[in-house]
Amino acid sequence: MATEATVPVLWHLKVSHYNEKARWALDYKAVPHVRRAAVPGQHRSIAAKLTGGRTFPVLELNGEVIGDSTRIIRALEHRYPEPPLYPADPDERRRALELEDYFDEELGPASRLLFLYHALPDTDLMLGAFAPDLTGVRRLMARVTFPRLRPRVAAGFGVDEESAALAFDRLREAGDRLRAELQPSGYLVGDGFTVADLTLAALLAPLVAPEQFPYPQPQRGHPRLAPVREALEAAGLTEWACEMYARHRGRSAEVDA
Ligand SMILES: N[C@@H](CCC(=O)N[C@@H](CS)C(=O)NCC(=O)O)C(=O)O
Repeated sequence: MATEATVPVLWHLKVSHYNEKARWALDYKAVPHVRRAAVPGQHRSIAAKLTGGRTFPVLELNGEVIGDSTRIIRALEHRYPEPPLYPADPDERRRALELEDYFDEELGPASRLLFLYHALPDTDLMLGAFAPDLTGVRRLMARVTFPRLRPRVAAGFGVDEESAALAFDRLREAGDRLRAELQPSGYLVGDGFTVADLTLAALLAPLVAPEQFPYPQPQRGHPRLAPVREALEAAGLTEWACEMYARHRGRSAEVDA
């Protein structure tokens, strides 16, 4: 188990799949760490103060402040090499990193868009997924105000029928890529679980909603997501992603602040 003079701090969004990449890497490597969750939207100003950027996750590690899930995993791999997420073989390592980049760029935005396209019309589904800690009066207030926020979220993420159709295409392509790259081992690169598998499974998590995802996913089995579940099945992604979660999304290494 890793030990650390200063406990790493992960600034994250519970709902988010890029944030899930960083959480999964920390948990996989059993790195004790503190998590600080923000409400989506409010996280941008925190990110700006921490990194000058606008996105979460952000990891504070040994006095360094790292924004971007890919850079976070790279830093963790360097600081906590065991168990590895990067293959030892240089060619395999290059392929794993290429796949991480491909899924980050092509699938990540598409799966977020598909989630929003289907969930946005349902206030309770949106609040349950994006603000799971909101209860009582604050939750009631959010239910009242969310309908006014809805068009701004849709516009901000470019959610419409055309973008949803393109995102379905990206999902199919991710399935094609999985089939093309899948090794006899059942993993994307070489004989074992790597950053490529972690990335694809984490970026599918908002749509697949695997049991082991560490936070509430009210979309699991929700009728509004039925078209997405059909597309995932048709693309051959559901079973593989659930298998990666079942095998490798183990115990949380989060510690109290
Ligand atoms: N490439 C970044 C993407 C992170 C990302 O897009 N995070 C979203 C949450 S899922 C975010 O913070 N978005 C805020 C914004 O774009 O303003 C990574 O891998 O960390």
